[in-house]
Amino acid sequence: MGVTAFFYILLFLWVHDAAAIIGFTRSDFAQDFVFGAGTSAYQYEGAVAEDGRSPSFWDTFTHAGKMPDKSTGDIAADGYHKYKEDMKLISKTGLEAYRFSISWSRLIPNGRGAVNPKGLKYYNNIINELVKHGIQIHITLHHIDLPQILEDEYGGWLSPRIIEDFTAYAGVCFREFGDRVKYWTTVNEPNIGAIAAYGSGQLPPGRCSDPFGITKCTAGNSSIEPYIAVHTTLLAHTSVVKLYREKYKAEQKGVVGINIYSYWSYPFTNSTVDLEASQRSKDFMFGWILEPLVSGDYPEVMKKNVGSRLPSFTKIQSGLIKNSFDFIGINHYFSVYVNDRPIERGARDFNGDMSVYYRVSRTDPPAGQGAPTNVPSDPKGLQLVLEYLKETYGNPPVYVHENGVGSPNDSLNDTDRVVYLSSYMGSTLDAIRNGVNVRGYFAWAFMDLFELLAGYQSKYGLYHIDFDDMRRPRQARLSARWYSGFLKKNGSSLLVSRTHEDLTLNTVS
Ligand code: IFM
Repeated sequence: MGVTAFFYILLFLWVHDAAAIIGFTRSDFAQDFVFGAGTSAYQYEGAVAEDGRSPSFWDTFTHAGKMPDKSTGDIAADGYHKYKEDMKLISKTGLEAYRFSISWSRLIPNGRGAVNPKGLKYYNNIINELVKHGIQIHITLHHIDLPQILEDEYGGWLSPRIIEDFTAYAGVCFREFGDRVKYWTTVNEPNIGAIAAYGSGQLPPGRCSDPFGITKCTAGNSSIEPYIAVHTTLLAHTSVVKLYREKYKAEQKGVVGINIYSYWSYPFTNSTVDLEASQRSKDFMFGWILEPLVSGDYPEVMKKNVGSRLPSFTKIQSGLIKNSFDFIGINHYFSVYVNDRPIERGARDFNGDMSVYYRVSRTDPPAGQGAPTNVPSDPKGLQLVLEYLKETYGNPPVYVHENGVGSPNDSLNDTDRVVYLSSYMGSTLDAIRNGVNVRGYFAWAFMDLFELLAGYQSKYGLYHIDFDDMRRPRQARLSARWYSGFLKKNGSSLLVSRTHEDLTLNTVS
């Protein structure tokens, strides 16, 4: 890397992040803070019809040709067969924690009732490998992975019947794995997930109605179903936390939380209406999930804008949901600008309920009026999200469950990702120094995976996978080597300024 490039990287870090300019090392974070990386079952495992797994709604969605590239997760990263090698790689990389999810339909193919012994063995094997290598285990129970049989039977997350089935499934996981697993997340990204699954139709079960769908949907009601799905999810989450606290916590001593998708919303201008719009967007993004968990009810601004389409909690439900979490996980990738517009029908951003326009940069057109030109990295946005959680929701323990950058670029020399990760880790450190209760940071993703909206066209991995090769070989990217050096050798975050050759000293072969 030339002197000029080095200068620009330093300039970039200086502009974006005060911690990074002086550099930081692993030891600037507390000993019990964990650094890790993650995957999720459908995106990683493949083997969708093997050893008794029944289809999840992802299989139905992808096999109906709903992905833009018509891809499926049939093989994905082949984690079902390569988990042992991968757990070793996690350890060799120096990761301290690994976040993954369980495929409900692999563990309990009928959605309820009998446990599949081969599914049970698979997850026990993974967990045992991680324990052997001293890696802290973080499990998500539902990462967009519902047994199709429950979707067919009662409409999945749209029916309160799921509460009992989800609680029973979680109970099996606690009973079978809870002796070794102490960090449980009930649901991944219920907020954005509900919008994409029931509003725009881009995620399974792919439901939407005109004019809100981005894909073609055969059924759905975009104005109502996202709110029902989140409501049921919150009740199911609460029921699982209650089960854990009453039956397992005393002995297993673990914690249960929920995960939310988060972007930071800047007002587009300093006008009062834009300031209000950016606050409204935060109430819909964070408050939709966190306000019930902290105060027992939805934010007032949601009740006002959504009206009777927003389900309500009974007094008993409200009492149960309040404080039913031990930590909050956030997934964070970028920031947006929002500006106000009057409520109008036909707007695609969240049914018009938030009545805001989104732009990723100041020069982009509003959402729905042309594609954004790029998604600029904004590490400060993560710090602002973390500080907002502290100020607004009583400083709960927080894990940055996902942070990373997707790229169509297959290159092993992913300098951009190193700059991105190090600067976002720096802004996490800044937030901690400002008193935010952050307990861990997970890069997304440990390796290239089947990606939600893009199939195999977008790579997030520290490790590269050649998806044209049936053997799915793993190869360390520069980011894997850099992260490894940062963790194993207490390397500086500024190692990015070194040459590639220097970094190969940390190569994970
Ligand atoms: O790959 C996804 C993950 O499954 C959920 N959060 C966002 C990631 C990147 O799009």
